[in-house]
Amino acid sequence: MLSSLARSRSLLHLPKVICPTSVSSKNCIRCKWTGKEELADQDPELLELLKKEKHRQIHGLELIASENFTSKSVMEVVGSCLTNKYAEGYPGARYYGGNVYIDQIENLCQNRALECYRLDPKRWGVNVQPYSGSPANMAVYTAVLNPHDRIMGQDLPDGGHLTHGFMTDARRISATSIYFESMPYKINPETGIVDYDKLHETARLFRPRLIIAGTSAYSRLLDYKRFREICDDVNAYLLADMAHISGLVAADVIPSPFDYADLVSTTTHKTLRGPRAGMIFFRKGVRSVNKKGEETLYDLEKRVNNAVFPGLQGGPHQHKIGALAFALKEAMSDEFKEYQIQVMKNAKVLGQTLTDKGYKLVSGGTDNHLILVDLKSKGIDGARAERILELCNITTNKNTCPGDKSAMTPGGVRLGAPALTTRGLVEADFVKVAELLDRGIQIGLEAKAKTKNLKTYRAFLLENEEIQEKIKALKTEVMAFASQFNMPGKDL
Ligand code: DSN
Repeated sequence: MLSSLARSRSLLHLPKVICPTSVSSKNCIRCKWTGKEELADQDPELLELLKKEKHRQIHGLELIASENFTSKSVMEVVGSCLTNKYAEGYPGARYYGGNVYIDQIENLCQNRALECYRLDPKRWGVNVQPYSGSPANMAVYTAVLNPHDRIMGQDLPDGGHLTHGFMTDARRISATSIYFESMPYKINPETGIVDYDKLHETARLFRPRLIIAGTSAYSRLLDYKRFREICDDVNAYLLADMAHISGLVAADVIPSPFDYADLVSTTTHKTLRGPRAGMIFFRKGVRSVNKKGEETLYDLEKRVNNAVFPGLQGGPHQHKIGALAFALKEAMSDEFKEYQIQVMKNAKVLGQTLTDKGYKLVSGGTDNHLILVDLKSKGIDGARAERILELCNITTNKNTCPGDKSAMTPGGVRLGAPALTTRGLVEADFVKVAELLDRGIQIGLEAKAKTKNLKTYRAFLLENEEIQEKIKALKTEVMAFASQFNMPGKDL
């Protein structure tokens, strides 16, 4: 039987591929495989799960602050032939042949990254190969630190990130606290704002070689100027990890860390709305001038590039670099700026509506894309809230609030506006989102009152008929509300 590849070859008058077996075409790899096989035929089990995940995304309210819905074009490039290519090395200096177009794509991505953040290529360079944010941070540390050098980052329970040196009394959790000596700085528990005076005082004692200005669950703007002054005082590098806010910075709707930092790391899939990847920006040119007028130059370009490859990574994920090139183009558009302005308006409305309903926000509000809701005064914790909301198709993540000890049952939930704003929700819709969320929490409180611990609470939510009815009713309403809005790449 003629395969479809053979049929198309004969139509195009191409020479026939000769079957190398004379036994039977059923056993011949050339006859059997056309390269056009569909996932639906080959792996219906996996396809079914993909469909379910897509259904979940379309019919739910996505409030995880670090998530977003990337564009159809980004998804097309991620699923393109670029995934097939090995390109260890950098444009023009690869360890593999066949990289003529890959080089052009990576150069395009680098150029757009600098343009997107309004950077002069004489003063800044960028590496677009980090697989994501955590590898990007590890690469920065590898570039500028020796093992056991000292770092200071915002403590995880205070809104920092694991890779900023997180450890507990019992254990060095992040590799960044195993290979480097880390000292956290904290937020003021009363105000919810970084305690810069204390950070300065500690930095003078600890003498870190690197200070990280970056957050994962912090709803206020960082004072990069103050960070710079502290770094200059103790002779430390300043790394700004702008992973959460990189879309807001690209759109120029909040102050830029590039004015003060030596290095800037980021993921590319949060507010920036690109593929899942990372970037590291590094300064070039003069670092300092001494009293005699002698200049010290930055040597970060070579250090960062060597740290990423061959230091920590192998072949770059060129499909993500291609997709990032497109996302950066999108990020320079007027629509993207409007989108980021809307993200911030929506986050404010979400925070205000919840505050009006008696919820407490850490720091009292937001200046960016997220809010951190401290649920303790409501009588529920983040783990219980996350679970009941998930059952109602509202996706959030439990999060520590100032003073919390446990990351498994922390006191709050973190909520962000980027994903739903991409779907076209505006302020009035976020009022509705807050109402739906509050109704979910009320069901959670009812279940909590009737159960002893988290385990029995979780079981109760699935087994108690009365609660099940309430969950079902809210979930149906959430699904109807959510599915009215657009979803990029819905038809893919
Ligand atoms: N996991 C990301 C976040 O949710 O903030 C950070 O890596």
